[in-house]
Amino acid sequence: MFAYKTLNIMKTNLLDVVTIPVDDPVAFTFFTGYMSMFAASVFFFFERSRVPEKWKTSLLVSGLITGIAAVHYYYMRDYYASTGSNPTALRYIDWTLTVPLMCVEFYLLTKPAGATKGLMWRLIIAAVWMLVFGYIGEAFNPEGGSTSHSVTYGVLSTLGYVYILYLAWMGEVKQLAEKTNNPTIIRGIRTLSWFILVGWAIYPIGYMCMPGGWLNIAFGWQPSAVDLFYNIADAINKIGFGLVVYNIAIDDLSKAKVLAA
Ligand SMILES: *C/C=C(C)/C=C/C=C(C)/C=C/C1=C(C)CCCC1(C)C
Repeated sequence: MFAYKTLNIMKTNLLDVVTIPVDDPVAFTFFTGYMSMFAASVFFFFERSRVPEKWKTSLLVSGLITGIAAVHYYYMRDYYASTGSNPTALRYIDWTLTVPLMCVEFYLLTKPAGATKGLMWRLIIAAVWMLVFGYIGEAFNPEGGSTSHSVTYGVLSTLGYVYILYLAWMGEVKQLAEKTNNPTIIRGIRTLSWFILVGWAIYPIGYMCMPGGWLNIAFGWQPSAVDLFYNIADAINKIGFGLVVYNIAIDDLSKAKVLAA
């Protein structure tokens, strides 16, 4: 009798753990997001010992970005699995820590060419602006969904996003990258700028799937798609960003080896 009961409990637990991720694409991406962020962190932390001294901080930051995300994905995955709703607060806490760290990556890459702390803070403040208004848009969206609410805060948030795009593509970040006269850094910054332009643009698409959002109204895209887009975008951007930085460091390493030989 007792054994039977125990078995049943085990069976239920197994069913919870194994079946939800495979027949629910949102849960599935929470799970794979968690695993890939974790693996990326291990990779960046181990590779850090191999790159030239001046890139070690950059690689540490890459590992922190995916590491912080992995911890949040662990909790978001559970939150989604047990409630079926969007883990909005956890999501924005994660972003508030990781997006500024991505700004720090830009700063570290352009510092040899004279980037100031002022530039770093402008990037960070623009990022926090973008996230605060995004959070108000999502977390305080009235019951049933309000289009005017989501549009108002979506537009305010986008101003911060556009300012970051401006700095990366035309402003100081771009100018400093060119000043390094280092083709590896110029190319690396250019790739990161593409990530911001294309990879980051996935986030507003997810945002518009919330109740009352434009894509929710126009195509009936469901609120759970918010997390589908966010999860896919996070994997592309957080791991991708780290790999670009890693490539810059490794390129430098192979150049140093050629010189030594
Ligand atoms: C690792 C997490 C990253 C790179 C998160 C980036 C998030 C954004 C670029 C979010 C942007 C938003 C808008 C531009 C308008 C609508 C609200 C947001 C916050 C989804």
